[in-house]
Amino acid sequence: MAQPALIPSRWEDAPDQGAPQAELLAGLAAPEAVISPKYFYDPLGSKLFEAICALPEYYPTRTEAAIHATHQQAIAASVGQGCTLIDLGAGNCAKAASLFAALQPRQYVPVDISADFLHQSVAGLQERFPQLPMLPLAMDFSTTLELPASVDGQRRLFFYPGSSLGNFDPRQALAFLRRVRAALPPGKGDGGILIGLDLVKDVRVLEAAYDDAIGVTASFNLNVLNHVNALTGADFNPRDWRHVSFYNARQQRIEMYLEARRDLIVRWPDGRRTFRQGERIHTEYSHKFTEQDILGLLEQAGFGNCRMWFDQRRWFAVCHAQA
Ligand code: AVJ
Repeated sequence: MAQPALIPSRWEDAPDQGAPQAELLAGLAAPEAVISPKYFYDPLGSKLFEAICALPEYYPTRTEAAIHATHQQAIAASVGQGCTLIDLGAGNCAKAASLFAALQPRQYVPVDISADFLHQSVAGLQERFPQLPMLPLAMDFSTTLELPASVDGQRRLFFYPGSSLGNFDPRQALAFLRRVRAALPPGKGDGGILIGLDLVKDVRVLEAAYDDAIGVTASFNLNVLNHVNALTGADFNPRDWRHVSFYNARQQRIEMYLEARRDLIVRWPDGRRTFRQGERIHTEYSHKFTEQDILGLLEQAGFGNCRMWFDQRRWFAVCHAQA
């Protein structure tokens, strides 16, 4: 039987971030309709993302895991042991957990927008690591990085794996990295940011990863409509929409949309919108990076001492940088 935790995990109060309805409905009413990718992650969406990570076509998760496994000693030497490990978009917490042995964190702070999924993940993890204090935070970290006072302010390591930074456009990505840096204690001590970023590569490899043969990514994309219905009272029928994704080489990003299969009217309390057949709702960008892009971004955000690790095919990069 698992030992009780020395310091039990606590469910911290996240900052009040207001209702998502207003943001969602503004996006749906816009001339080019948009739903932010953060709304993918309802309980089913979080599970579908886990399924994506197991697909043969979706290389990022297993490639990053292999880099972590191969270079964990070098990563730990660069990062330093005993940090407060703040895991942005923790999901099932598997990536961070694979580094616990090497990093020996003093506190684990998984942050995720998907509250129920996060709490289930942490309950299981706390049984496997009863001695490690865990402080799960259910919040939208894209709008604020204000952390409760119980998160240790010294020797923080922000862990931002999976190329989630690629969901932001380049300007937002820079602003986000600056906010991470501002949440780090000044000076070049231990900690900093440990970030995983997907690299530019053959377009066929990229496009297969976001349009897999058995339709899991299509389901993940379409499920956002179920979540939007639950959050806003809209009456989207996922059957009326199709998954569209492609690589935009000029912008260095995968673009994902939902496309109306026929002329439609979508209604919600106090509003409605017509969509013409073929009209699209933008749901996600997934930017891809070169080594130079990564170094430039981190430097512009004020980070220094960047170290990078790659897989043999150079499909993915793991980077540590200090404040
Ligand atoms: C979790 C944002 C990194 O962009 O690759 C996977 C999400 N979208 N398949 C990505 C995603 C479609 C993923 N991130």
